Amino acid sequence: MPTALVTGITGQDGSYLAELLLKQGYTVVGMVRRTSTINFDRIRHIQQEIEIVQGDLLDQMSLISILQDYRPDEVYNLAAQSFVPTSFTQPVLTGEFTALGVTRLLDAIRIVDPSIRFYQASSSEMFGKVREVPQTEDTAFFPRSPYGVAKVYGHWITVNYRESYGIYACSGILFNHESPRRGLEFVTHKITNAVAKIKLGLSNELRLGNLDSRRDWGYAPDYVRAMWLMLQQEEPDDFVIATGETHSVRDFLEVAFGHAELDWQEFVVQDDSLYRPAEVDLLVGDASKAGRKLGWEPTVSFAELARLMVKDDLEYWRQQVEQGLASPATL
Ligand code: NDP
Ligand code: GDR
Repeated sequence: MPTALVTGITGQDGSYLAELLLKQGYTVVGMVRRTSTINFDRIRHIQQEIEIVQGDLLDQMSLISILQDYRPDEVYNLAAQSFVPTSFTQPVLTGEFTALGVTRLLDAIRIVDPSIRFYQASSSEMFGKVREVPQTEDTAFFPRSPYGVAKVYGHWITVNYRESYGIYACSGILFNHESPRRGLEFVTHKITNAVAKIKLGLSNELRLGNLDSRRDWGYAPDYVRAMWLMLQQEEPDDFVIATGETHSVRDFLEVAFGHAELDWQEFVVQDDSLYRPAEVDLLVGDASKAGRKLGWEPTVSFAELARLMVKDDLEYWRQQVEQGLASPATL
């Protein structure tokens, strides 16, 4: 049975990818960084089936040791400082994790076993101030945040190690993908969580920044399938993964509040402090290459994505109320 190492296994994508790999019969090794409090909420249900190992993208020796100890066939590098606003306030740290971390891992592979297959979690944020619409694998990059800049570095170092050392290394240029496991600070989950709380009388306001920006939003479990497919081909390559549809934050509000029969305009407050120093206004991807070569297609629509996230948040907050852990009185 093949062995896969997943960095960032405690994150949204890491948890879905681990589930998929277990179903495929892999031995799954998840790399986690040391924390004072354990942060396994997203992987608790599979914790007994995976091996957890401590390591950090900031620490080269930890990466080398993990590869030597577990000898993976595939490495999925999902770990990163992934929140765009934090990249403006912690640009150096973002560069260390999200950019140089990729080199540390690739170099560890080169030293320990260059036959290991490598997936890099690249991002549509690399397109930033977009040079063409829709964006493809050939669209020029123009990142608009320290995060986007770091991801461009990660992308090119992946291509470089493929070309220099013949490593089977792929860069997946994934557009935004969401789920009930999405971090609460990202706009979709921030909205659906607020919808649920407002519906149950636990909140009456949602503060947001720019409502005009447009994103190509898909469903995370579909996107981790594309990661795995990329590492099963004859030749390594780079792929855009997207739905091909773009919607504004305002559209997401409309649909998410609509699912709970609420009017978003009664609750949303625009907050200037949540605007970014530089914004990415419009993203929409063309995933036809992935369709052709990987047989990949998205399965969940925009409206369905919003619906399933609202439903999950309503269930969560209903339980909190039933257990006496939240009440309208705390509003
Ligand atoms: P999350 O923010 O949910 O997860 C990030 C993971 O990285 C967490 O497990 C985190 O660990 C880990 N991590 C952060 N820093 C380090 C470090 N120094 N060493 C080891 N682990 C670290 O991200 P997603 O799951 O949403 O995204 C996965 C990857 O895909 C990221 O690289 C992201 O930038 C990229 N991406 C995501 C897209 C999306 O729409 N979700 C789109 C395109 C790219 P901890 O739990 O300890 O914080
Ligand atoms: P993004 O996702 O920056 O695209 O990066 P996010 O959900 O944070 O923002 C999307 C858009 O919504 C606007 N926005 C707000 N965003 C947040 N987080 N909070 C708000 O209150 C708010 N109000 C408006 C933003 O300005 C932006 O235009 C995500 C991350 O997962 C990256 O790691 C990944 O690489 C990209 O998606 C593809």
